[in-house]
Amino acid sequence: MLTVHNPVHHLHAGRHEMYRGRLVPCHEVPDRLDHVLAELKRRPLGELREPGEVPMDVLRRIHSGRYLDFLSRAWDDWVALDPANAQVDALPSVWPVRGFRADVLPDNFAARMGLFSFDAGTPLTAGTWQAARAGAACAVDAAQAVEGRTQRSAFALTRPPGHHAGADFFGGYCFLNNAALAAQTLRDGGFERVAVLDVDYHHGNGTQSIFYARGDVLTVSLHGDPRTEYPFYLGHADERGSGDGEGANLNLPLPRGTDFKRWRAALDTAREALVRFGAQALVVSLGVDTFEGDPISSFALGSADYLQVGRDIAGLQLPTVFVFEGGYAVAEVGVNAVNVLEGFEKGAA
Ligand code: SP5
Ligand code: ZN
Repeated sequence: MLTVHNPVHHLHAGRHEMYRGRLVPCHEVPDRLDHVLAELKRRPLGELREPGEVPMDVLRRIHSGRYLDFLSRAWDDWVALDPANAQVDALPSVWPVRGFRADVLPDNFAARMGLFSFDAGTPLTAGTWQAARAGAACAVDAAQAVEGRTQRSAFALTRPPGHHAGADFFGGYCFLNNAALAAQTLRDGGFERVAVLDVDYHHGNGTQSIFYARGDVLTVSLHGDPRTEYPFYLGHADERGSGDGEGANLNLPLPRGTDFKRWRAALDTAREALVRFGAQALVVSLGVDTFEGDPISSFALGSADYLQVGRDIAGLQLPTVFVFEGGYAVAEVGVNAVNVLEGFEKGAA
């Protein structure tokens, strides 16, 4: 399996996220990716390379021009407010909820941050745009390799993650939706029906919202029940898609404490939906924050279970692009993610 990894991911290094009224150290740290890369070097699965540049036009297939303009300039705007801001991460603190205007782009920087975000846990830092854009390039590159049939599967190893980012908002540690960009690349390359399977602990609200009204991309997510788990306001079982996308979204919310037996039964349901949809290619949002030792999540998958997850996904026998998402037990994140990929390779052989 080809791996395309982000060589500038460390340029995105948040210091703090807001939690219960305090700024606490970020969970989404550069070390995470370094551990996965180190594990891939210990257990090589194929070629490892860096991506080229991704054209802005490709990003515009998924994200709004207004959002991309904001994101690409946000750090400079933040420092222009006060040179001392260069030492501080930018976090939003005000949001337009129901009844507020989203059509007028505010002049005020804090107001723009709120317009384009949904939480205060996602710091924007000096290198966020550079890192996120290179990450998007990894996803597009990996998808192109699979779409051009030079690879049966590929892994986009990048951070910041992507599945919480929507067409015009950041949040949940995510800025550009790498999985959505991979899915769109597969569509543009000629696969008529593409599926995104999101196995991260958290509901992939960004990916769902991007494809919600589209019938050509099925989105399926297994996740902690949003009644108790982040991102709270999306991810319920009754969200089935709209318009042309009616029936092309499936949410499988699971309770806190879910173990592998129960989780795997939900994965079976997800796989059946993919088969019924007639998916020709697959993007997997690969978060391993379902791990029993994850510091911010509450499922109970063990490291060895991830080998079986990979085998189960391989059973679909589809061209597959894996995109790295969450997983915050830093010491184990490499073993867990590479276990999925190794299980997939062995299952596909
Ligand atoms: C990609 C991804 O997995 N994003 C997850 C975003 C979760 N953000 C909110 C998590 C709240 C964590 N609370 C910190 C607990 C400190 N003990
Ligand atoms: Zn997650």
